[in-house]
Amino acid sequence: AERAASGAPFSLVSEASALLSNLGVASARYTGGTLKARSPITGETIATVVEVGEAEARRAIDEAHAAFLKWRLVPAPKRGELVRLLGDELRAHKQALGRLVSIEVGKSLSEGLGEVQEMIDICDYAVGLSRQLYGLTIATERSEHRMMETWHPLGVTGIISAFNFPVAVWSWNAALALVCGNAIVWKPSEKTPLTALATEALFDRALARFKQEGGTAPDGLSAVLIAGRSVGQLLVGHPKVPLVSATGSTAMGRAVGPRLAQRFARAILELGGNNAAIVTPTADLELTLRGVAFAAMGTAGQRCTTLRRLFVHESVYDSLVPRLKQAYTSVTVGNPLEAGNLVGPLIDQAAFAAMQTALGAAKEAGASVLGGERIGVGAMDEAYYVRPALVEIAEQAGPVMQETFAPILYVMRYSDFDAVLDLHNAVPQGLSSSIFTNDLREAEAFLSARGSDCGIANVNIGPSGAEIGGAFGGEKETGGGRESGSDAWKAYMRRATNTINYGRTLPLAQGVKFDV
Ligand code: UN1
Repeated sequence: AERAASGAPFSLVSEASALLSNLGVASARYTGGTLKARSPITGETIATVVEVGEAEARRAIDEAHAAFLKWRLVPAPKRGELVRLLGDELRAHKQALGRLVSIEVGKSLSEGLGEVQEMIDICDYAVGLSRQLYGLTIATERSEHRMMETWHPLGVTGIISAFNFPVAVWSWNAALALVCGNAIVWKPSEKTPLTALATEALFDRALARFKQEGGTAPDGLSAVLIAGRSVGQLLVGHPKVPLVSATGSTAMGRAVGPRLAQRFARAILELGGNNAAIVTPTADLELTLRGVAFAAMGTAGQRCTTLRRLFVHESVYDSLVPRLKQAYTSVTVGNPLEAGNLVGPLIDQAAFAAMQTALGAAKEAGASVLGGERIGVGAMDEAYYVRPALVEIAEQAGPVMQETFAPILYVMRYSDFDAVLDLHNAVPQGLSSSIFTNDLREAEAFLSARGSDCGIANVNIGPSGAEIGGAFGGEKETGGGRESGSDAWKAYMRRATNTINYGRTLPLAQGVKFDV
């Protein structure tokens, strides 16, 4: 299991720079800069990235606004063509970008490639959408009148993304914003500047091909701001940015949300999750075991949608939980670039410390903890590999109420279905949720108004790994925003209601008379 532990120290510095150059990033962007790019796989610094200052950021936002004024006039299906070409670039460079995601975030190669696939999928989706973006025609009370709604481009869309899906989250926002006629300004996580630079380079290639084909695209349509928090704040406060889509912690959302509200800008907030699954007496335990294992341990517990709370009915507890413990003991933890390893490292030391704090609090509350210890990998002192932790705990309290961005699964026993629904919803977060059952009544109750209060509710599937076709996001402290599929595009446009009089008289609504 601890295969990586036996490996000799290795370095990813030269591979990272080879991938970056393969992806078209100029080396001047990632050498000699002030921001250290790290790989959690080895813990080493793999590049030093050049950051932008506030003046440059302001200039980029002004340019994006000027670009928006032109881009909004390009017919939407033509805007879609640019996104189609971006999807082409992503297909052609899926291996290189997926590997760079793995190197920079530490997720398994299969998940790194999956992240790029998610980008390709949203591009395809957005291309189709570019021939839709439809409004309604609505019955009017006046004769010889027509009422309709029209969706127009909104303006510069600010994107703030987190380390764990460093490029897919950009693409959900960018692909929709671009077909909707908006310009985009992206502030990626400071922990993942390299994948941001690579994505920017692929976008630039798509843009160059778009122009070669005769497409018109204004300068400054897309900007990437590699910078610290102050530039993020600048984006959030800028009057020329009518929409900011921000992914990250609830604490970040609490800072960003009110500032946007104050200037009446729109927010799409995708914040913390504390996702649960309920395993009922009729559950298919084989399927449940696999569903829980991926959702709780995959990506080393560092997805917003990671399974963090598991409620198991007392009648199946002793059949499921020992097998789950077996999976926790045997899951392969190590270098995520090696195909056999399912769980890679935590992003950094702070994530490890937060995990240990949560486990300490759980132990203090009388929980029994399996796993959670650090695993050495080669001679890499700065890499934080841990065995995922399964925590059997009696009560949903203390650390169970919080999102700890690490692989900790709190397992609790239940006996009454209605009571477990209440417990399920008793946390402050509301992103994703699951029930494992073959009982139609339980499944439907879970999806009903008295069931899960989350933005995503699944049956016989874990809470993570959503497809792009559905709206993605959640309620309560998760922030309420929706990204990706369904009608999420409407948040990136402004709606105008139009009433047209094609007659020769002027009847007023509500029968009002005003004859001058
Ligand atoms: C996130 O963790 O921020 O549903 C996004 C999933 C992925 C996206 C997760 N499609 O797990």
